[in-house]
Amino acid sequence: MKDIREWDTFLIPYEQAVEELKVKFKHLRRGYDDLGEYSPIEFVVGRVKKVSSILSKTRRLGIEYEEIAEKMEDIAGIRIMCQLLGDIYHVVELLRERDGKDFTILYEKDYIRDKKESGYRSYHLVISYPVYSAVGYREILAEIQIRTLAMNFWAIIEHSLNYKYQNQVPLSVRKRLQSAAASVWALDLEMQQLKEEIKSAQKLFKQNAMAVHNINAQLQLLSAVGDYDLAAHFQSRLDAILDLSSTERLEELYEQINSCLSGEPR
Ligand code: 0O2
Ligand code: 0O2
Repeated sequence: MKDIREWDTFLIPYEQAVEELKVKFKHLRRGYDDLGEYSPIEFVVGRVKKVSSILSKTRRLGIEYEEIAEKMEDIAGIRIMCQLLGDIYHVVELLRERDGKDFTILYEKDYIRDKKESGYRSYHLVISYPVYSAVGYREILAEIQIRTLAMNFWAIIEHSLNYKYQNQVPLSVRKRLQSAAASVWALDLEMQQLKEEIKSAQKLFKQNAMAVHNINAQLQLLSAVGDYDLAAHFQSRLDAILDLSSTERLEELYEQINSCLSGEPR
């Protein structure tokens, strides 16, 4: 049996892979934010499976210790949450673009179209990921799960009930979970219908936030060059526009401050 130090060493590349993959997907999201665009990724979490869970899975699946790295696919696990159903397939496309460059996709399981008997829905990809860590070069297996916020809510609750009942969930509870899963699915379909409304509302919010950020930078510049009265004047105009959240008026104000900063007549 591996002792705890052997486990620590064994898990080093997995820990590193989870951190690297989280950074990559979080930055993808940040890129959409920076462009003021709707992001198909809402948030990303990741974990390395606990040694106790690895051991119970080896017993359940009859995996020998020396086969763990080769056969256990979810020691490194990444979960990507999306707002809308369609975003899941967009993220899958983004991952496929990286296939053969950043990592190799070994297989995909679409539990969105083919839900599990429990009611579980998510899109899974198992990848082989190259890691250069303190223990040298390894190609490790990692599982990426992609799901909506609603599917995540259901899966977390269902998982904790399985834990409580030690995977022997009573039939009546299982039935209620299946019915809750059907409601989650109906919600996801309904939200997908509202896709354009949701996307344009969020895009407007991001654009306005960016415009306010740019105007604040200009006001700081005016104060820095000693034009305090002008800065105060534009600040009060900004406060008035903020109540209206009007993109056009924010852009107009930005242009006016720009003219002042570049010394053009107002
Ligand atoms: P931001 O700016 O909030 O998006 P870390 O290594 O610290 O970056 P870690 O340890 O994996 O990340 O943290 P955790 O607790 O697993 O959560 C990871 C990220 O998911 C955090 O964002 C949380 O804010 C975000 N998160 C968790 N649950 C939800 C949720 O229900 N909704 C939303 N929108 N986000 C959630 P960061 O990394 O702090 O960055
Ligand atoms: P964790 O860390 O507790 O999430 P197996 O791994 O043998 O159970 P298989 O076919 O190898 O099954 O893998 P599968 O079913 O494609 O994916 C396994 C992972 O998907 C699980 O990991 C869960 O995270 C998630 N999952 C699959 N089915 C369900 C389900 O009915 N309910 C919930 N809540 N999650 C599910 P683990 O092993 O449970 O690890």
